[in-house]
Amino acid sequence: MAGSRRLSEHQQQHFVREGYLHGLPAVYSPAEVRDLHAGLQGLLALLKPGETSKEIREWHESSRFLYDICMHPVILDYVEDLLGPDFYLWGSNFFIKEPRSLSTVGWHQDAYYWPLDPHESLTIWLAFDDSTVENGAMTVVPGSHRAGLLKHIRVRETDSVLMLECERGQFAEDTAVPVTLKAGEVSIHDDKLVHGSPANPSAMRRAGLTIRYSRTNVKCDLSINPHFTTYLCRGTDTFRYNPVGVVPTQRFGRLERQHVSVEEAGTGAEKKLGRV
Ligand SMILES: O=C(O)CCC(=O)C(=O)O
Repeated sequence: MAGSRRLSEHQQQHFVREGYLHGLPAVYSPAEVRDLHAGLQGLLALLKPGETSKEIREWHESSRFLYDICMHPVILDYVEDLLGPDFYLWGSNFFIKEPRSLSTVGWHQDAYYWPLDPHESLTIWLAFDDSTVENGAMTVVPGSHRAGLLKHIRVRETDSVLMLECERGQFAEDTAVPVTLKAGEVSIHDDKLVHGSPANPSAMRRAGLTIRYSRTNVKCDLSINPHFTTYLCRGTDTFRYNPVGVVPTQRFGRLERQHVSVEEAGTGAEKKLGRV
């Protein structure tokens, strides 16, 4: 496509049609993946007793190690080819499944979780480990993003790390495909794509970092997530809808501010956003 930085026209069209992309050249070499692993250990060392890797959320605001990953020029080229010239970074969190872990990720659309409008965001999923069918790779329902936002229900008795799940019957679960990756590779998914992942019965860890980017015209409802913070990645932000963050200087640092998703904000937030 004219002016595209890294993705072919075919790849961009696949993303628009199917809502996801993988099979891209690795962003990090095997030697660099070893540095990623060491960095992950540096972050895990900051967790307090009783906390899990789920707590490492938006720590790109406090850890230069993560901030630099989120601003990797190759990753930003991919995002620019799909979101256009003006976009910001606002989210990052790990999905780590230890060996023989029962925990799953229930079917959901990211856009349902985020108090953002319009829905013009995407996720980069960076594999820290090989992500295979055996160790619970993410699974996506191709084309499901085109149906718009689907009804989600709150589930309590579940192995899923998420509580809001797409109500069954609204999407073609039987067409789901696994998104397998080698460590150092990324996949990309649209914020309305239905996706989830099964448990990890294998002996191999499956760690991935999700990084969230939005077009600059996307506005956060700060009454739901008052800590929403943006970092302009490319282009200009003529809208200035959202707070702007300070680039972290320490390599590893905790973020003590608690970000709030629609899941955590409760049904009041779902009502306010017109989702129930
Ligand atoms: O890593 C996974 O298994 C799921 C990731 C996910 O749900 C997300 O990117 O929102």
